Parts: sequence; C-alpha cells; structure tokens
Amino acid sequence: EQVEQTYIMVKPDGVQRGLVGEIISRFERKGFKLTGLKLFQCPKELAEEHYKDLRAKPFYPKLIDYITSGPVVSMAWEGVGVVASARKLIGSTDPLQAETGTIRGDLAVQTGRNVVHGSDSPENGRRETALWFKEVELCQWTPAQASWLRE
Ligand code: DAT
Ligand code: MG
Repeated sequence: EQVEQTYIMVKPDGVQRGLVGEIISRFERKGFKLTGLKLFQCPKELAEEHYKDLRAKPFYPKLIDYITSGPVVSMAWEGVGVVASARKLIGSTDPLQAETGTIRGDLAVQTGRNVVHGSDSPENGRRETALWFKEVELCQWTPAQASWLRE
C-alpha cells in the first residue's frame, strides 16, 4: 500500500470560530500521522497559487479574500489512504449537503465559509504540502501507537 500525503487547512473562519482543536482532533483520532503544523497568515500570492485551477470562477476573488482574511492552520498528514479518507472526514464542499458526522456537515452552513480544506488527489496532496511547508517544517517520525493502528 502506498503512503500518501495530504494538505489539510483550517480556514480563517475555523480559526476565528475556535474550531482548531476540534478539527485537528478528528484527523488525530482517526489514526493518521501529523507531519507538519503551523498557524500562518497566507500571503495573497500563495492563495492564488493554491487555488490557481479556480481562477476563472466567479467566486475566485472572494475566495482569495476569504483565505487571506486571517490566520489559517496548515497541516500535513500522512498515511495509507489519507487523501480520500480526509475528504470523507471533511464532507461535501457545500456544508448544507455534507453528511452529518463530517466536519463541514457538523460545523458549517455555507460553501463560502466551509472551515476546512483537504487535497483532492495524492498528486495534489504532495503538491500542496510542498507549496505550504518548507522541507525543514515537516517531521519524519514514528508515532508510539503505530503498531496498534496497522498490523
Ligand atoms: P473543496 O474545498 O471541497 O475541494 P473546490 O476545490 O471545488 O472544493 O473549491 C475550493 C473552495 O472554493 C471551496 O472550499 C469553497 C470555494 N467554492 C467552491 N465552489 C464555490 C461556489 N459555488 N461558491 C462559492 N465558493 C465556492
Ligand atoms: Mg478542492
């Protein structure tokens, strides 16, 4: 099985609403490995690079304003199947469509304030992790519980 990386971010609304611990906790409890974590004020250029595939969308200017409106919490998580599993934990883009039990389903009401980002493919997981973190900010480590999570 292939170990994947994903980039997860608590967006500015999640930070302002005091949901950082709650959101980190959901990934931590699931059993994935945290390899990077920081509170970070995102510069406009980085937001534009991160969301470059959406630059033609009508909501793009508001999206960039939103993501740069206050600090975010950037996280890198690692594990077998982490990309798709994190997307399931996060839920659908529109929080009103997101299943109860997901982060967006439980904690948000509007697409423009959907509290969290997660990479949508293993390739983007690698790309976004490298975009948001310097190499020295990422830790390679073995959690003590590793042998109790996977046989
Ligand atoms: P996701 O964040 O679920 O991967 P996406 O990549 O399609 O969704 O879009 C990135 C973000 O852009 C999304 O989290 C919120 C915003 N967005 C997407 N569609 C939108 C829309 N129709 N109106 C307003 N904002 C939107
Ligand atoms: Mg996306």
